Amino acid sequence: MELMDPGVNGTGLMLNVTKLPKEEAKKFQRSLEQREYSSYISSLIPLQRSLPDVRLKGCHSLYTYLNLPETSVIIIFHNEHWSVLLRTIHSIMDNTPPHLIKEIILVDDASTDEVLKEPLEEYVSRFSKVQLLRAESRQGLIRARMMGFEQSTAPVAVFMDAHCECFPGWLEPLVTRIAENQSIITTPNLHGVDSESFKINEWGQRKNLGIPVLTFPNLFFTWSSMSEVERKKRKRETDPVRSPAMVGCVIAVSRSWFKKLGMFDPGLEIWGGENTELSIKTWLCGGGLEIIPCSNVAHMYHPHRPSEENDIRYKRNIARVSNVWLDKYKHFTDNYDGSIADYGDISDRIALRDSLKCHPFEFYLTHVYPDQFIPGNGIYTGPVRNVEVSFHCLDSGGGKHGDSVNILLYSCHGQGSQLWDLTERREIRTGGRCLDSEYGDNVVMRKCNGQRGNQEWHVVSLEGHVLLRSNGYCVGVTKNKSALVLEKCHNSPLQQWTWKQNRKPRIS
Ligand SMILES: [Mn+2]
Repeated sequence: MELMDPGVNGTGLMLNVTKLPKEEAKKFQRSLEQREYSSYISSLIPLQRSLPDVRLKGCHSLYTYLNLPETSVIIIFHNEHWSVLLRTIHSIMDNTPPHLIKEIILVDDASTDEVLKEPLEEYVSRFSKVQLLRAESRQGLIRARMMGFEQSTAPVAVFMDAHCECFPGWLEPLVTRIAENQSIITTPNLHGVDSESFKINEWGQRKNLGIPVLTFPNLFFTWSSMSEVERKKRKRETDPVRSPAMVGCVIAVSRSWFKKLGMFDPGLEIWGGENTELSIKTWLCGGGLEIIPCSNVAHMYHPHRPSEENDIRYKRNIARVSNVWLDKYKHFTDNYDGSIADYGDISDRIALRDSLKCHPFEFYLTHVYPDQFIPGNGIYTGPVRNVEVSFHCLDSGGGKHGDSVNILLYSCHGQGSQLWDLTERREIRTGGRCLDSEYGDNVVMRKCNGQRGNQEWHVVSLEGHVLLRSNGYCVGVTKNKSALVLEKCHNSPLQQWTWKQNRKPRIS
């Protein structure tokens, strides 16, 4: 029965490819290779489909007031699959009160797919609010978004990727917050569209809503947990969440604030860095960025094929962003010195920053997201050397066992696997992993969970040396001086380490 209505109510379609006729299996494979998602499956799912109403309990009554400013939705596509693009548009039309949408502006960033030419014009002509712009040559997402923005006229703009699906009531919460404070940029609670089955994965982020945060050295975003301060400040699960960074696939912003911020940096190429730039500057220049939990949109995350060309472009973009906004912290990002790619002239961006009298980046670290982790700039940082066996250091290059990695006692070389940081959350961290005291006398690391507990360490200062203590246990070297052990603290030099203190904690 399910096969009769694939996709309805956010369900997906799982095909057993081995059971498909040979020709069809080929088409399926080809579709995956072409698009990084299965357009073959997407074609079998209706362009118009219902999604479940996943709104939190209080949302309906919070956002009944519909006297809101109008919105222009701006969607860029470059050879997006027909069905994916049109499903995005239908989902906007079907889940938004008509009087709130002024226009949907589609910008074709020089697609070559024939179906996106006349056939698309023909199809969208049924929507009086849809406008189709064509870029003559490839602009890249960033400049194409600005092309769409220049064409738009509503007081609020929503930039949306061409592979999204909106849930009922998605727009009102985003715009309500902007109507209250026009220098707040809002983003929805994001869910996922599976790139192979097109099933909607509801991420049900409620009290523990994940937030996007900046990563160093590449200034991309990663998901992290809300800071404790933020968790305590929020009274209801429907309250907006201050967000240090954004994913970038759905962004709502007032026209005047976006203009005042100088829009996106037009010197950024193709893709990447623009979300980081916008996040940092809205925070530093007197505005903010929030996730609005009552607004729900699903976005298809699909793997981007890495290419050397894109990698260099991305590094060029973040070099621009770090040199304009990061002050002395730019030294912790990639390519800040332009050694990988010349990042061009940034003088007008710096002039903009000056004219808006934006805060220094330090403000971001103290007021916006004190938990921000910057490798190489921890409270303590660098190699951790044993006092008794002074030619040996903590080294993260041990073997993997399930979800944990063994830590070794190894000759000090001071390179990657021996560079440790003590974070604001009192994690002892290298790479994406944290020292964890859960495993009896084994000294191991696990994925950082941001929950303190077994990953919270006290670096106890002791006459120029330190103890590494968690839950009453200390990291030490065994009596035969050959291995690491986690044991009751006893203050012998075998448990003492030298580790350089770098700065004062931002959070006490
Ligand atoms: Mn996307």
